[in-house]
Amino acid sequence: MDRITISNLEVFAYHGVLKEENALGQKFLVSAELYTDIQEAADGDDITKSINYASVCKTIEAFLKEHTYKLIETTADRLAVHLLKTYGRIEKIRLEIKKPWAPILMTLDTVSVIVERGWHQAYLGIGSNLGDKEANLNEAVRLLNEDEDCIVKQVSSFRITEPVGGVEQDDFLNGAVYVKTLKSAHALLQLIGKIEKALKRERIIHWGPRTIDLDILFYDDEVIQTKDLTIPHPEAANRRFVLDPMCDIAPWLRHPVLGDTMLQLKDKL
Ligand code: PH2
Ligand code: MG
Ligand code: MG
Repeated sequence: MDRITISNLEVFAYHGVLKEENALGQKFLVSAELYTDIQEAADGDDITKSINYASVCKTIEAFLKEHTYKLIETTADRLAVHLLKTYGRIEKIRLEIKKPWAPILMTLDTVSVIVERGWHQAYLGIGSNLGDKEANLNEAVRLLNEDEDCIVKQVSSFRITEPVGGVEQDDFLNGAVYVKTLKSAHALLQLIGKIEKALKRERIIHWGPRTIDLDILFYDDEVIQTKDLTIPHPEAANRRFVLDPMCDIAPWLRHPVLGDTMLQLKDKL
């Protein structure tokens, strides 16, 4: 992907573990690679379609002066997230913060921390078959979007579906949601758990009735197998109540293990 880079921007600030550093301050050097598609800006020779690097430099300076962290790890992590949230056109950022005069009583060129942070693309399956089903789904979407690290980009239409899995229970209302998120897959799973709890989901019968069920279907094109998380969702390709709404919002999306698109998987059912 295209990049706009900033190299060794000098900012005087007060980050450090030692209290002398917090009191006296020192110079930091900030380098950033902003991953962004510049084609539209280049075609129209139009700054409004790009990221103004002068503005980014000012934002970096203001952020580093407004906050005082002990670690350059924290400083770099928070600054990277701040830039991603401030400039919607930055897809991903590689940020290096150097401390050329780290007070360690030895001679060196610089110490530095490099972080890479970016937006991830997640697709979630949502379902409800208890209470006001539509209100439950809408409330789950609202809570997802309310999280500071998530932006809900698309919501499918909701469909009434028959319960799958043998338990005698009411029909479901199902949908799919596309979110951009700064969270790791595990952090997203935690958020989902919190939202399910907030909507009073009680885990009584396995696969039984629930006010809300949120499942991570896909996370970028990652394949994840851990004790508490399997991505892609192991049943995603077999369930009409997943593939129908997924075809609303991303029929072209390819299942990273099976290799078929959502539309192809639906046709195969
Ligand atoms: N979820 C289940 C089990 N069965 N059936 C339908 N129709 N919709 C669901 O969301 C659903 C289900 C377990 O999560
Ligand atoms: Mg489920
Ligand atoms: Mg679930």
